[in-house]
Amino acid sequence: MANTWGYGAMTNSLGDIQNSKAIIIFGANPAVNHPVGFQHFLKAKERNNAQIIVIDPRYTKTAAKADYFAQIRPGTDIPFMYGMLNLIFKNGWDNLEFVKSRVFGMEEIKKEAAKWPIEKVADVTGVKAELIEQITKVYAQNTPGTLIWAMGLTQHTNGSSNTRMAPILQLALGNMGEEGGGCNILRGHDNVQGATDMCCLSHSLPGYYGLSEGSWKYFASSWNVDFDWLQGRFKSPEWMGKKGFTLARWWAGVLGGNPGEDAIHNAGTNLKALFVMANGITSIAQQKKVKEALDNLELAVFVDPFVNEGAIVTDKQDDVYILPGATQFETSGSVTATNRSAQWRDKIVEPMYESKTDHDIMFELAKRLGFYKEFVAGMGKGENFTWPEDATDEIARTIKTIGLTGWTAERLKKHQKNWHMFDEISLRGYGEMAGEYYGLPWPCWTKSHGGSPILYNINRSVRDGGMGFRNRFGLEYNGVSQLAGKGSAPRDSFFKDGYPEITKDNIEEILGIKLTEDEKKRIGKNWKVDTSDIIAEKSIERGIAPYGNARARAVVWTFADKIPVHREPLHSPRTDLTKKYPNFADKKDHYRVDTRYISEQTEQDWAKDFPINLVTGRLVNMNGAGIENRASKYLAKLTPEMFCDINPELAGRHGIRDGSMMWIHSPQGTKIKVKAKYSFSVSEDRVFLPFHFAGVMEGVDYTHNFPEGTKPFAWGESANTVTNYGYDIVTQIPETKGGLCRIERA
Ligand SMILES: Nc1nc2c(c(=O)[nH]1)N[C@H]1C(S)=C(S)[C@@H](COP(=O)(O)OP(=O)(O)OC[C@H]3O[C@@H](n4cnc5c(=O)[nH]c(N)nc54)[C@H](O)[C@@H]3O)O[C@H]1N2
Ligand SMILES: Nc1nc2c(c(=O)[nH]1)N[C@H]1C(S)=C(S)[C@@H](COP(=O)(O)OP(=O)(O)OC[C@H]3O[C@@H](n4cnc5c(=O)[nH]c(N)nc54)[C@H](O)[C@@H]3O)O[C@H]1N2
Ligand SMILES: [Mo]
Repeated sequence: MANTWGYGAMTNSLGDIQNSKAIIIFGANPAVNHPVGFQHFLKAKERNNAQIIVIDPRYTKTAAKADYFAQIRPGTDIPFMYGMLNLIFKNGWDNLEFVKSRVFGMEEIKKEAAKWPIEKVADVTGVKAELIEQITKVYAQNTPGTLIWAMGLTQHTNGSSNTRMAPILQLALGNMGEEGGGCNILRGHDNVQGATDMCCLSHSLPGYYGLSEGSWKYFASSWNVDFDWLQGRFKSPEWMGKKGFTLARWWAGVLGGNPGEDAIHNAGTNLKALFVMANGITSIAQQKKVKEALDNLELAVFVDPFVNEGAIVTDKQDDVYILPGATQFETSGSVTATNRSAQWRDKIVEPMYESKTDHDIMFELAKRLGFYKEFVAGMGKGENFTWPEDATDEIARTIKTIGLTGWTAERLKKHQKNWHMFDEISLRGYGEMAGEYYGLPWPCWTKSHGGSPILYNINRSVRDGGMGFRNRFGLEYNGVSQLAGKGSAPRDSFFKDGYPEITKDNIEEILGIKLTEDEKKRIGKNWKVDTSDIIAEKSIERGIAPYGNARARAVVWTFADKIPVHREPLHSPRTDLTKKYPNFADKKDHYRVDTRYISEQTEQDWAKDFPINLVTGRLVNMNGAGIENRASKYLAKLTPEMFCDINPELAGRHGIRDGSMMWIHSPQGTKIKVKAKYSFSVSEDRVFLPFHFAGVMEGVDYTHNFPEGTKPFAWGESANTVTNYGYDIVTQIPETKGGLCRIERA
């Protein structure tokens, strides 16, 4: 399993934030979670007097550096942004020119925004009307402005709508494709962008190719294996096109079908074995279910440099294996940063003791399972490959969708050797590195392309990283063209207006060229499967982006909500509003699990028994499930035990003293016992829990299960024992930032 929680990639880069005149941050706390990157925010403030605006249910360390702070109620960012848009349209602050030529469907957004006058927004979000007005004015009038988001927007049942709403706000203001603008999504783990791009996901092939037969055939040929052999690995051919379980709900695959559990659709069988590579397990919502699933597995394997606490909280005694994984200091290769730049890394030391690198463990596994030859065939050298260079070059040969063609091992190594030769703001190379951007941010269309540091920037030539929006959804919808308007092609483009994605059939017409007979023979069907690179190379010669030049869609006609609309969290403190803004209809077979939305929301008046909002998140000294840091004496000392941030007024009403123990109960019938920590960072209607602790569940200590000498320096209840039921309608990210709870003195 891989970590693939993030949703979206940065359109610009951290350095580029120094060009911003305004920075609006929705649901991110970079002062704590991206402290190195946060320097660029502070430099923007110094250089441009950039206005920093923070929208968060808590007064965070980032908020402490902000010019404006709105303490929003969890799960109400869509009303907040519609409120902003309402004012933007009313005052004529929108960028009409940009919208006219580069956006589809903004009229629908305008209509919805009209339904959100500021007083109503204030009521729903809990933010004062005057403050929303101030923030909107400052943000709209200080362009370019960049919009930042992270987990505060994504971890909701309608998180995917949140992540559509934010770019729409930027499109309305013409803040996309600009230096100092864009949507800059602060990604999570080291190389999580790379893991996503390689699609350690259950619904797509590497490079976001879909699960269609065409894609599978493209990969069969890229991997040098028979399509039939690949298909034979599935129970039956139809399963080749189906999404798998997600990290969030693998446990439902084990428990599915039991009384009270959601039904599963997994070819008539439950999951029996779990192989974990680099996930903490206790970071998953609904920990009690996770534990129950662990207990019911036939086999559990954890590959980890630390003792994975999944192995600790289970009562399962046999067939639980902890394999010592090497760390990233003990291996080499390319990783991808939050801004789509690649970076080559060298090995610092050989894997220590009996540990092995992740890839060596996978090779060994493939050997034992009998498909090693096929597993390594894609590198094209049989079993005589050079790791990791040949794997990197295989990726460059194969992944066209996001433009990784230029990411050869040789080029990436050269960037690493010369990283002092690049500008930190523009990423532009000097001297020997002139014409290239640091890390060749994708799309890096060809072996000589220099990368694209700012997506959708038409002020630059395609050769220099420019491009319009991708033409992905046809030429027209309901008679309206999906291509960009007149004169909106990237600089130096042969074709001045919008144009479709380039294919074998249209290349001669759009580029105004004639292919030779030999080229016609070698060229692929379209730019996504053209391993000859003829489409990309010829396009760039003519200043054309191979993926076309289209409009950004504000309306997504294939989604449950065509435009983002507000939906109250499944467990909302405002029962009055759940009637007005109900959640989605229940969804069958959502990544193989039936998932409840409206039926859970309406099952009872949750707010009556669970009146307090539950917000979870991060601490600066801890990471993820926390074992890496709690195993460090010095980091553990900063937060030696699990705690709950609680407003003294709220605590006082329950007779809970600062430093005393309290129970937190969830609507799922679970509970945790934690230490109360008085804090004014949370208001009286909500509490905050860090999710970095584990080892104790509902008051029961499991730390005796640690093998001798491996017990960490800190342990405690996991916040995820009380995070509520609720999963995003598209991605299935758990609603760990929008649940309810009830508190009690312990
Ligand atoms: N020190 C440290 N750094 C880390 C990590 C770590 O564990 N520790 N983890 C890494 C990973 S994997 C990730 S994904 C990133 C995550 O980085 P962030 O997203 O910054 O992390 P969080 O603290 O989970 O959440 C951010 C903020 O969202 C707010 N929030 C909650 N609900 C809402 C809401 O409904 N609306 C709005 N507007 N805000 C809301 C929370 O109060 C919180 O302050 O950090 C990375 N960096
Ligand atoms: N309540 C709540 N829950 C959350 C979140 C939240 O905000 N609130 N955030 C969610 C998010 S965004 C994320 S990303 C997850 C993060 O949670 P996890 O994915 O569990 O994060 P980590 O603790 O970083 O887990 C990584 C594991 O991999 C191990 N590891 C480190 N390096 C290597 C390596 O090179 N190889 C191998 N094999 N193992 C290695 C570590 O020791 C650790 O056990 O938590 C999610 N859970
Ligand atoms: Mo994450």
